Amino acid sequence: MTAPVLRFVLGDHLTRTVASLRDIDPARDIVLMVEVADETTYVPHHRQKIAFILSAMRHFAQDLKGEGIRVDYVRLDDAANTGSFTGELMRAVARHSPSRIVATEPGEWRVRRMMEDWETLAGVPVDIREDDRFVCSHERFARWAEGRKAYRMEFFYREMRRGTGLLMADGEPVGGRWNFDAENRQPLPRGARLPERLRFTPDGITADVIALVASRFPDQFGDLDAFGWAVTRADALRALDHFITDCLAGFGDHQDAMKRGAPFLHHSLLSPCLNVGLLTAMEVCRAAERAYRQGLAPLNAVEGFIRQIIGWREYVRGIYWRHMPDYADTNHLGAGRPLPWFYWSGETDMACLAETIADTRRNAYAHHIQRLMITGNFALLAGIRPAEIEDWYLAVYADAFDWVELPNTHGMVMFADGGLLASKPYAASGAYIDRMSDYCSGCRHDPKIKLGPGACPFNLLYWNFIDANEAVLAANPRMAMPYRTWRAMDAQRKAAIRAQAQAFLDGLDGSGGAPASPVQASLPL
Ligand code: FAD
Ligand code: DLZ
Ligand code: SF4
Repeated sequence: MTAPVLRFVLGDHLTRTVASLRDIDPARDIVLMVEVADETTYVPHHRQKIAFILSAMRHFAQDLKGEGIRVDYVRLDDAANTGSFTGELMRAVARHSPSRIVATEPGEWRVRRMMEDWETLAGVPVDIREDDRFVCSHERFARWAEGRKAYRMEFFYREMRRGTGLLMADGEPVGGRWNFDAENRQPLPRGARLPERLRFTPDGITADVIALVASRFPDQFGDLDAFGWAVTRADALRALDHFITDCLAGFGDHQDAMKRGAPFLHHSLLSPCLNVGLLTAMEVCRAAERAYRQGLAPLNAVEGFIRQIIGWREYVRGIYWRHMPDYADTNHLGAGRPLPWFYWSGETDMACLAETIADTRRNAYAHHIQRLMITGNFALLAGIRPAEIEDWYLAVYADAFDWVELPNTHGMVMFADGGLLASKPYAASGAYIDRMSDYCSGCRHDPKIKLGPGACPFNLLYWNFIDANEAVLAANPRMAMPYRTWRAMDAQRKAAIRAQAQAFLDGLDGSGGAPASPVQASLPL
């Protein structure tokens, strides 16, 4: 009998047409899928994130078996499980004596490094294929990036529009403009009707996985009872259809809005499915484009949505693979404060942060503006050590994989890459949060008070940040306005702002403290 080809499918490769499965011979080959302790613990993942990935993996394996494909599936609680990708691959090599191993490149640098040893350890050829589920190949990104000192998403995005033909007519952008961002920034009007969101009730497989996660990670961050993610291709397509039909039309205007008690608003909630492969970027964008052409959603909504996917999503991935591993080590603003404990406990009297962290714990989800302008903005202004806030984001969201989380946090939020990804830090005071949300009306602080009793901490920290980073940021033309305002302030007021901001920051460290380890970070909440 011919030796099988061993096809190693990782937890984010759950696409039937993924490169490693494309030429599979079901009569000869074996698919290997493994649940391993190392992957469930390299950061203290939200419990819903672990359950989502393991359940999606089990369903995917079941679908492959339904096609008559042989799947060797190792479960987390299998007695002989070595706990690592490499250990499980070597055990499978011993079991099946394959002629070669085929895999798709992983989504994380950490795992890519592991793969480099596999050929030597296994003693058979290992074919690691490019992940062509992305619109922009590594080679294409390199061509675009060549010679540029700093990147700008807008120019990259135009290339992706031209390359895919999405929202293009005769070589020109539909509607005569590339970008409708300025029309995506309205707060939610009082009494606005929000779409009811489709969530999925766990089936038997998901219920088993939830029980496994509950017993293995009893005290870890994250509620399990709110689990509502699609874990099969069929349900992911239902989730896509629901978004296009019920939410897309409202996505454009209120993309940047935030509201108490409304964690999902008009957002698609598709990132977990996209990132593990239950949906592909192009099919999601084509569905949105179809909705526009059929008159079901306005151009600003559809363009805004497509921009997030073929623009931002592809852009951050390109930056990650081109600049790792050095990218993660930069710290342009020299930020060094430990992550406050309230990021895990949610115990803070700042209503915007308490709400965002509570949403995160409940759903393993927060929408982009909560991530960028609430938890992210605070981390930037307070000068949190980049690696600590990065680990937090990598842990707490169901969609978090290093290739997408890291550039968003390190580059977009923390400006730790010195402006490679974004042209200026996304720093904002309480006025922005007050304008874009209803959080402040339920807060003990006041966004209109800039100094003294009741002052919103974001106001104090904003000017403190401007002051503390003057040597690094003042020459940035996009920061000219805040520096003009700061320099025009009288010296006494400046000193008072510095003193009150410092007292606030000292209080943070004293009362909060950072989790010393993932174990401490997973205390019951
Ligand atoms: P929607 O608002 O419906 O947007 C549609 C899709 O566009 C998303 O599903 C996503 O695939 C894509 N998208 C939107 N913005 C971005 C972006 N900035 N970068 C990449 N893709 C984007 N996204 C992740 O998928 N995984 C992460 O680990 C992640 N970490 C983030 C960390 C920080 C600090 C920030 C500011 C953003 C992060 N994002 C991450 C981007 C974005 O917040 C999420 O993609 C989005 O909130 C997912 O929800 P949604 O599917 O409802 O998105
Ligand atoms: C995040 C994650 C978790 C929690 N568990 C597994 C697992 O048991 N098996 C697996 O194949 N992948 C898992 N993943 C995803 C990986 O950590 C990692 O992000 C991807 O393999 C990178 O391609
Ligand atoms: Fe957040 Fe300040 Fe508004 Fe309170 S007043 S919710 S701290 S922005």
